[in-house]
Amino acid sequence: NAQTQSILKETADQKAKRMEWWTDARFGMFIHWGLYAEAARHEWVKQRERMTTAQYQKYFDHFNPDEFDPKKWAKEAKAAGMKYAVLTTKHHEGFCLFDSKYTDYKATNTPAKRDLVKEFVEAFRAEGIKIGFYYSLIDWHHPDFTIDRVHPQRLGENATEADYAALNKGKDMRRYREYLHNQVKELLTNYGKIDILWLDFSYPGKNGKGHEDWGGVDLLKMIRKLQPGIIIDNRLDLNNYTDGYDFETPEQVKPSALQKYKGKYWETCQTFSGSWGYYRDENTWKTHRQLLDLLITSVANGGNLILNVGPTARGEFDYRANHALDSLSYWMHANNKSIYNCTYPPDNYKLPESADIRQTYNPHTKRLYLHLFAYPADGKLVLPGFANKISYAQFLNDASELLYKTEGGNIILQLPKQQPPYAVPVIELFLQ
Ligand code: FHN
Repeated sequence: NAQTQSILKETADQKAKRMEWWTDARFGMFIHWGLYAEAARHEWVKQRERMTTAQYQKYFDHFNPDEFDPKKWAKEAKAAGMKYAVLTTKHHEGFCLFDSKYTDYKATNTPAKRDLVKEFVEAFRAEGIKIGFYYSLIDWHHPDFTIDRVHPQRLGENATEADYAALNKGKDMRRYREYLHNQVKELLTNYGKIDILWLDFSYPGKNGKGHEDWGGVDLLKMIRKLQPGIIIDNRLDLNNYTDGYDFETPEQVKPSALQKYKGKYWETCQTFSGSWGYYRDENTWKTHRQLLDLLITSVANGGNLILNVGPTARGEFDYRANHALDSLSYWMHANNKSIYNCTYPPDNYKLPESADIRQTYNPHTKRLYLHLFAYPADGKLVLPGFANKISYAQFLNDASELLYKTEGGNIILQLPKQQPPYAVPVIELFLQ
């Protein structure tokens, strides 16, 4: 899997420059929206419940998002401090939110009667938010897309090779490949500058699909040509190209699993409640603190967080998503300087590993940020080995001074008894 070939022929510095806005941004919004919002029980509902395309048709017929107003979405994303947004232009179900020439299975033919992607692009761009398109490589609607054994939900655990052969009879992946290329071309041609392409996903190997099924090399060449500045995720299965992808995508992992990505370009994608599409009855919503942990720990390991919202079938963020976003806005308004343009600190400013503090660092301003996941009861915070390393200390949220003294090689910060009104307060240290 040695990376031997390249399309852009760029140096590491040139790549860093192309990626700069994205690494500085650190925080984005994922939006999973499609017909599955109506079922409101997971975006994989068609597979999970083994629905036929005919059975799934009711969602197409009833798709009528009367409250769809992407300007509202964009305002919420912006308020929460998200700098880019990635929308599912087509998810695995195959339904297109955009007006594609190559299918009838699209929003313009439903009661919605609109190109929802176009409106999304215009609204988010108007708020200064960078635009990303998610496009599913998998397609459970296209008549030529063969169904694989690795998704056993489709036919059940006990299905035989013969059952799959019967199901896939007459399908021709070459025609699907052409469709896929045509649609990616439409998306990268008809909507102006697109900043991110999020292709999802490959499952190479026996009974799976990989870059050969997608025509990955030609697809990549076309993408790079149509949108030379674009940033692409790593799910096209093109590992032998240096620019076969731009960033890694650890999905739904715990904050503690992020450390191993340090030094790479990466973005963890995470849901609020477990599923990506709107799931009415899901009761596993992450707390505000867990969301902050994901955001801060991502930056503390040099990566991005893209947090997903699954709008309802009426086209709105539901109340739990709104609540979570509001809490993030509140925190970000006061503390975003420890997120944007930040990364992990140089080794000589690293505190001993602790569950209570997460550090980020802005290499441009040379400021160090301590995120307090536990607040010291006596107000004393010891920074071992920090003598002569700092020149000033304050809370980030209100720029109120924090007094400190030097003892031995250590700095001892004196914090007020009362914790600032943030789930995770941040200390800003000016380095000498
Ligand atoms: O199967 C999908 C899933 O529905 C969702 O879109 C996530 C987002 O990263 N990706 C897939 C699984 O990797």
